[in-house]
Amino acid sequence: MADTGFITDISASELRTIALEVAHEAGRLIVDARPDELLVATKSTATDVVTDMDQRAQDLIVRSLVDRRPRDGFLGEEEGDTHLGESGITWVVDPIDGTVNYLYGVPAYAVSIAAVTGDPRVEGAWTTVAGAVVNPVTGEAYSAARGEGATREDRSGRLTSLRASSVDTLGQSLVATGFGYAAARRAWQAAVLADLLPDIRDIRRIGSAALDLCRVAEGSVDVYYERGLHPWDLAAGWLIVTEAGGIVSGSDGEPPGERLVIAAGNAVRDSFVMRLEQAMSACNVTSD
Ligand code: LIP
Repeated sequence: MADTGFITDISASELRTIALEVAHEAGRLIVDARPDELLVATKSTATDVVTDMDQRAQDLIVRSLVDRRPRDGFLGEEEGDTHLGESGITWVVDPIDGTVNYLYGVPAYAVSIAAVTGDPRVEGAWTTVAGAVVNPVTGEAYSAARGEGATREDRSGRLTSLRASSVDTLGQSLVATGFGYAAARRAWQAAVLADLLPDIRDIRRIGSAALDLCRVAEGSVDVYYERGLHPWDLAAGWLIVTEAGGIVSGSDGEPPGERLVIAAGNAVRDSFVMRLEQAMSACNVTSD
């Protein structure tokens, strides 16, 4: 039974099963109950959208988790009662990661649910012990439990153990990234990308950090990096990458967080981090 640190009443694999079950439930809701007219509001900027289905999915996830584990804590992207709970486990949830894709009907969005220990509101003060990322359109369900590896289950039930890529040269690396909702941030991210692009194989912009991290874990991209992520964007994907033999970090050895998240296969990680930091220092960070 995998170690969940000081949590005694449940194993990491049982938490993984709960994360998968609840993510599939919410996935069915956002696909099957999607109204013809989505109600859309904005958050940090005019392009940072939230739909009524983001909130409905989070409310369903909270109900399902409280039913199963009433003493656990909760931190979600949308409106909701953030609390740490008494059990030592906190659920970190993004009900629809890739909301813009969901709005446009691009089949690259996911429900991301992670069970963490520590305080997910404080960078560096928490660790994921189990997590699941479900793309309800493709049916792909990625999951991991600490010390138990990472898998992808597809709609036919086929289970694949995940291994991050073994690419060892920057020039051969397929890199995924993302852009924020604020124009100044995007301008800076574009400048960093323009500096990087001549030295990598190519770029992919998928539109969901949770799915980008799962792609690093399965090796369908070699590297992913992004600035501006929240705990709910990365909590589950982080463990799925590390249990697949990849590395997730911030820059300068910091923990992954708002400033930067880098996920990569072991063999190319160091040369990519060095090249990215060169690009970031070449582009005046203060404009971000
Ligand atoms: C999205 C992230 C994506 C990022 C977007 C946005 P959301 O999360 O998954 O990587 O590029 O700007 O933050 O808003 O769809 O939950």
